Amino acid sequence: MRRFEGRVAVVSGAAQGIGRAVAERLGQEGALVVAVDINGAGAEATAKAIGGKSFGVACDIGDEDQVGRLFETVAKQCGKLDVLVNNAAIVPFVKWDELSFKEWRRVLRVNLDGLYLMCRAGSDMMRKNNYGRIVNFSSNSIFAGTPNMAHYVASKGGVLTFTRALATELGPYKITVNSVCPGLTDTEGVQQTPHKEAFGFVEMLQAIKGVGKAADIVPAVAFLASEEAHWITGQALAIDAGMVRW
Ligand code: NAD
Ligand code: 4PL
Repeated sequence: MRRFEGRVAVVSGAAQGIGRAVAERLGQEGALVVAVDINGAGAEATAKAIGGKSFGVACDIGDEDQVGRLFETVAKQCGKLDVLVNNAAIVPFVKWDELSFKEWRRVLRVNLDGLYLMCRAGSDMMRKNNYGRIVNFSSNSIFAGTPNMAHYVASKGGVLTFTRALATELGPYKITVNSVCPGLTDTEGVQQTPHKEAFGFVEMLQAIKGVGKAADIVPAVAFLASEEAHWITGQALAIDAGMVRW
């Protein structure tokens, strides 16, 4: 399939994990991908793997000035924006008794403030063309109340509900806004935390058995980012082998 021929896509958190896999798929299907990450070298490596006119940008999504500069670059180099995948986030593991306000703010700053900044600037570009697809990363932990990440669960609940509100605000411009709720997925990020010990427990709860990988999340994201998903907006889709059903 070549669903993104002629499309410009910004993918955040594209240096590794699910974001990299999404960026590569959009690129394979013809998109000019702007791979965004606080890890600039990683973002550039992803863009290089995609090839063509795709490029990487170092950007902390929690910083208003950096996000402003990012979309100035997109406007100048690409002239438009069709697809925005807000995948970048901090995936923490912090016991409740050890959770501090500083850590709470660190996670909310990126996972929720960063999402707002990216959606604000990205949708302002999309509105000019009356076309856009925004896919935001929530998590199925918001349904499970997953332990050792209360602040993350709070941030991801905000992602889902902000997505609903934004769908209303951007509907008049024919921009769709949806969220995805992956289950535990084997990524570089997860491998660096004790969450990596939870795969057995999570698999027990899944309707379909197996360990979730980045490639398992990609197809649903690509569909929501595609032109033909135009009649779907404000929705949240769990991609977790049936761990939660709601
Ligand atoms: P990961 O930790 O492997 O990769 C995240 C990427 O985001 C990294 O490249 C990192 O540098 C980047 N990033 C972090 N902070 C940033 C910032 N301030 N600005 C720009 N980039 C930043 O993550 P992953 O496991 O691939 O998860 C991707 C998304 O999926 C996240 O939104 C996560 O919450 C969500 N998710 C993951 C899982 C899972 O189990 N892996 C489950 C549900 C939801
Ligand atoms: C079920 O989003 O959804 C662990 C770590 N377990 O980040 C998540 C589950 C994790 C999740 C998540």
